[in-house]
Amino acid sequence: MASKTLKEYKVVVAGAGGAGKSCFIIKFVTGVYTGAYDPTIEDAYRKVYTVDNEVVLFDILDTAGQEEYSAMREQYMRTCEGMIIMYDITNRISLDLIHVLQQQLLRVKDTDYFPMLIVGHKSDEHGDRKVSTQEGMVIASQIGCGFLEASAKNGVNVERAFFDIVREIRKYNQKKSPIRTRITGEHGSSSSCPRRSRRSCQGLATSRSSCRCSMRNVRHSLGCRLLKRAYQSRSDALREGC
Ligand SMILES: Nc1nc2c(ncn2[C@@H]2O[C@H](COP(=O)(O)OP(=O)(O)OP(=O)(O)O)[C@@H](O)[C@H]2O)c(=O)[nH]1
Ligand SMILES: [Mg+2]
Repeated sequence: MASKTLKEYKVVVAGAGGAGKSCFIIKFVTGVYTGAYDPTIEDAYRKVYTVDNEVVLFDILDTAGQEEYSAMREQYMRTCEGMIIMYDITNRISLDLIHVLQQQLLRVKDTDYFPMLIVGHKSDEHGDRKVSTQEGMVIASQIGCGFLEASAKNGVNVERAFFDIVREIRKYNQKKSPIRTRITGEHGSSSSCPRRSRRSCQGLATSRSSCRCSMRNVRHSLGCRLLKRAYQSRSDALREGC
């Protein structure tokens, strides 16, 4: 039976201009393939869907592939929970942006892993293919994320891509939650990751000056130091230190 809780997932679709991001999102949200090309600056879409028995609200951001809007990337990367990085299988140049986006996302999130999915788009274009499936798979495995080829035109793997990114986000959140539980249990009051929110640190520190939540900052309150020690007990959470 489907859950009644509506969980929101903030998904960004990024990639080279003309890769088909807008057509892909519109196909998912409306079921219609428009085939139109109107370069995007930024558009947002919302859709309720059931993914693995959970009713979820997709909050999808359609981004600009055009270079002149690249300054907007950092802003949307800060808030997203998962990113679909799209390239066009008929255009090798569209591959160039994959690593740029991936590296920038990790930098913005200050982590070495974040939910991502590589999508080789326009898989219907059999005769005009310039990037093999194998090559796309290798790029995704180098990054350490999932990979799909898809087509908004014939609908192949459109739904699956959005489902897969939600599954990745869930996995990522689940990996983080045991740490959160342990820390909350130890200190009693923290309700969220100390790195993500000043709130949790402020709750433990006597003043903002004694607890500045920054990896570069060495001044920590006792509460913060305890939190940091708890984090350090997991090697994969080292970067999450308060
Ligand atoms: N063959 C094929 N063409 C597609 C597909 N999806 C989109 N296109 C074409 O690709 C072109 C660009 O599509 P858009 O969705 O606007 O591309 P975009 O990635 O949003 O581009 P920007 O907004 O500039 O970043 C359009 O001319 C579409 O007709 C697809 O699944 N198959
Ligand atoms: Mg677009």
